Amino acid sequence: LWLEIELQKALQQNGLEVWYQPKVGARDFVIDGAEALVRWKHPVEGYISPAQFIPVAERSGLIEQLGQVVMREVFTTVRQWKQQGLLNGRVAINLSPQQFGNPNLISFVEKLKQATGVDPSDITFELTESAVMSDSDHTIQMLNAIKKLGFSLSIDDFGTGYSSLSYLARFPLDELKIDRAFIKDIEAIPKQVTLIENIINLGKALSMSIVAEGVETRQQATLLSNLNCDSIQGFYFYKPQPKHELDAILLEHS
Ligand code: G
Ligand code: G
Ligand code: MN
Ligand code: NA
Repeated sequence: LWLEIELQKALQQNGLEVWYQPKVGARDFVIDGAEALVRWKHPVEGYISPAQFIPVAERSGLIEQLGQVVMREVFTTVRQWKQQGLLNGRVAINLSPQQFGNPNLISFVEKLKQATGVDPSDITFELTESAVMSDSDHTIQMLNAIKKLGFSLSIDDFGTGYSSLSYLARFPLDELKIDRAFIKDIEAIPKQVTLIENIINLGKALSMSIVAEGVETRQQATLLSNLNCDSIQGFYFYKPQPKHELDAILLEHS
């Protein structure tokens, strides 16, 4: 409850930050987009991990407000980077199942798109398997509505959630992010390479772009490049960092 009350305060006092983790093309290792990740610096405790406060936000309903803060910040930043000619690729925003489950999301995003003037083709929404798992009319309607507005859709943490793959064929997904659990043991477990290779082929057969997450070594990056993965994200290339750091990185690489 302490965390919930503090998070509520942080939301009222503009205490949340949005950081960005660039990803790179798997062939040339050149930046081809970024993922937006919320950060909370508590005045006394310092940075508190999203792994800790996102579940609290989800349970308490604060995720709604948190999500709106993040989307407003990202849309504004993306518009700015685009105007400055700094952005190559898309910026991804994580959506919790609770956010995705609320039909108001569509009108919020549409209004924000108009207010900020962002080009929706510069934004991807990342959903987890648990958000799209319920293969319901609601899911398909929400996904189609987001696509109709011009945004892209990505399936995050792929392979860790539910065993059903049927949604991959039915839903209009543009990108598949291989969970970092698969990447971690890539060198130690030979069968892991076979698994990743086939996930990549599956995604590509369904016209999805493939991102590998959690890449921490050059060996992993090279292997994924050889497996024809499209993009690579991970600490080996970039850590999540504040917007002003990204401004500098993008400027340096433009
Ligand atoms: O930033 P970090 O890698 O510690 O993120 C931990 C978890 O928090 C990840 O599962 C990530 O998807 C989630 N997360 C980070 N930022 C956001 C956000 O803005 N909204 C939502 N819903 N989840 C986020
Ligand atoms: O669930 P999601 O994929 O949105 O979570 C993103 C989280 O992964 C962020 O908290 C980010 O800090 C973390 N992350 C990004 N790259 C790496 C990496 O190379 N290794 C590890 N261990 N975590 C990473
Ligand atoms: Mn993500
Ligand atoms: Na992920």
